[in-house]
Amino acid sequence: MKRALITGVTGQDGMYLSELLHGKGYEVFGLVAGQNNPKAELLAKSHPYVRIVSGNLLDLVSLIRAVADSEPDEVYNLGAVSFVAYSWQNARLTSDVTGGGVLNILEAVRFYQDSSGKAVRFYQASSSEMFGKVQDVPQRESTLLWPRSPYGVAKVFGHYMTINYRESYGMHASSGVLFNHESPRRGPEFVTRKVSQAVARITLGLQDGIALGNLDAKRDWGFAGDYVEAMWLMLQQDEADDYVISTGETHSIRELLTIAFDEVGITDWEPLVTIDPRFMRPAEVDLLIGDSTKAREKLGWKPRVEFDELVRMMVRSDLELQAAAGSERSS
Ligand code: GDR
Repeated sequence: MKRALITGVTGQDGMYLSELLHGKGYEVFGLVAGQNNPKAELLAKSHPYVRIVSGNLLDLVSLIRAVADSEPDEVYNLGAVSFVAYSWQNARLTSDVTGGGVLNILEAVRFYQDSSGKAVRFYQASSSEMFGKVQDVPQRESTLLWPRSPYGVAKVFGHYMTINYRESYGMHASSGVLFNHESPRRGPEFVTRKVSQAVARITLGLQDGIALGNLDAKRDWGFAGDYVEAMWLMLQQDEADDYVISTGETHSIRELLTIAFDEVGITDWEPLVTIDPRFMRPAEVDLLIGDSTKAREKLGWKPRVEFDELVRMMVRSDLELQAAAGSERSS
């Protein structure tokens, strides 16, 4: 039975990846930070097979212990401060966790490999945010990185550190440059879920409208369930490498709104949306569209869920959740 340790296990991707690995017969360990963390309690209920290990990406000693205790064949580093907008207000913390945390977990894995003699395969969750002010359209593995947020800068550090550990120590360390990936489990601070939740609440009469920032930004959005499969595939290759994971399609926030409102029969959504400068970013990433040819050819990976289907799935899920919460409120 293979063993995997996942950091960021309580997040959207951590949950999908746990399910995938559990389905493949892995023993899954999940690193959880903090004392009495409410997310750990929720995970224990929803994913009882995940063995929770205490540790923090900021604390190298805790990581050395977590890796030694879980004796992993594979380590997936998904843990990060992941909300781009938040990273301007918390630039130091973002740099330490999202950037420095990668170095810590790489060191913990290296230490474990050296002391146990067991080879460990490592996955780093890199991000399309690293492309920032894009230097190629579409963006691929060779595209020059030009991050536009403290979050993007921290991810670049983690990305190159992963490559450096591969080249310096021969570690099987791969970096997945994942473009935006969403699902009904997405946190409500991200724009897709913010919209799907608002559309559901507007439909049920619980909210009047939605305040957003830049409606013209374009993203390459895929389904998180498809993307965790690419993570696993990367670690099954003989050679570690870096891969762009994307759909190859780009859509604006306006298109997202059009589909989300269409799902509930609203075609004229403009009166329901206000532009609020609070949601504008000091520097924006205007256009992301990825070229995942390498992953398609070498990993045999391809996305299954289309953008239209993804948005509708999220709206339907939020309608159910909001309706259930409503009946709880009235009973
Ligand atoms: P992103 O995702 O920054 O691309 O990073 P997010 O959904 O936050 O923003 C996407 C785009 O939507 C615009 N936008 C708004 N965004 C938010 N959150 N809220 C708003 O009200 C709003 N209005 C407009 C943004 O300006 C932006 O252009 C995500 C994260 O998951 C990262 O961790 C990950 O690395 C990348 O995707 C790939």
